[in-house]
Amino acid sequence: MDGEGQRKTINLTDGNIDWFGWKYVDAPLDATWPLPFTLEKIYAVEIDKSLVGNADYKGDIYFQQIRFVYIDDEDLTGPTFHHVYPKENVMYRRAFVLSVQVSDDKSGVDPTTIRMLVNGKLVKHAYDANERIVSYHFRDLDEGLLHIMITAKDKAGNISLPGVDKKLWIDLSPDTKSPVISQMTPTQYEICYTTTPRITFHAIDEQSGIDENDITITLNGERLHVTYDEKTGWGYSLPEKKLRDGEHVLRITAQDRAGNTCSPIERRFFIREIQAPINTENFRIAVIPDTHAVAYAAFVFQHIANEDVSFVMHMGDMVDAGINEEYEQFIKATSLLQNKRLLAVAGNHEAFQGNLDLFMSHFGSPHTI
Ligand SMILES: [Ca+2]
Ligand SMILES: [Ca+2]
Repeated sequence: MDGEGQRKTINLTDGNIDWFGWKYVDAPLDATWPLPFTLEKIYAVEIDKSLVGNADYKGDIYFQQIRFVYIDDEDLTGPTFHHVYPKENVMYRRAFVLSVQVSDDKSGVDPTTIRMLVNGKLVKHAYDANERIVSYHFRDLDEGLLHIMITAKDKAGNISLPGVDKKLWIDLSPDTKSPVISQMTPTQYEICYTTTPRITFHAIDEQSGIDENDITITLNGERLHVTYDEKTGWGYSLPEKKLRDGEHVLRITAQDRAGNTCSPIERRFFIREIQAPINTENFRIAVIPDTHAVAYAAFVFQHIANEDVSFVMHMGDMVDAGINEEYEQFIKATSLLQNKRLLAVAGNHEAFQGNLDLFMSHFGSPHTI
């Protein structure tokens, strides 16, 4: 209740709660409400009826020290942990470094209170006070589960709630699975309007990993240089010379560090070079952004049809919801461009259905230009 007897409702939580141990919970009060406040009641609302009657979901809640805070200068919450590495829950090696950043609002982390337990045993971690990073070098591990728990207190004595509670499985079994290659471009039978299309792929081998030199890409039978980032799995390659108009064959395969090789993936694609402007020193192109609805695209195309341009670029957002009907309407409207070549880039709206499948079925892969 506010000072004038008006009932006010304050939400103390954000969605479902799964708390264990004492926790300081606060919520802001509107500074314009008349003072003094009084507490009428605290109540809980069930928001998920699907768990009614499920005996696994139960708990008790206790309240202590309920109060209104008019000047918020007390430190009541413990340190928090961020960026736990490794992120994985399975590791395939005997050694690795675990690291996590710790921070605290108001009084700051008390470094002497940081405790790290591995399978219930205290271990001697390292702490970088400048970066506030707790780390530990695991060595000579055996196969099995590592249960890692880290807690810390701030200088006001509040403990981290929650601390780090991570379960990590060490798997030292032999690697028998081949790498997995996906997301390859150019896509099958794609038409590329450039003589040097970028070749892109995603290659992952969870267990032993892939060395850059063990990824083989051949273009028309000739091996290309490959650049690969093992952390993200993304890699690319470029033709070493300009490709001629017509069909080309791309093959990719990869071997992991245990010697498992995946079956080669083959892609056929076509190069159709765009006619260079007659005067290469002085020429015009049309660049269109964000037409969204087809009526706007048609309006712009009609305007461009009367212009002397060598080709037309659409910078993306030719559709709004990214549905096929919009693409078909757009393609139909391109007839207004008469014989002018249209090159299209995908914007965020082209991906509004969660992928670029429709864009690629109409325009080829999005990296064509
Ligand atoms: Ca604190
Ligand atoms: Ca493997």
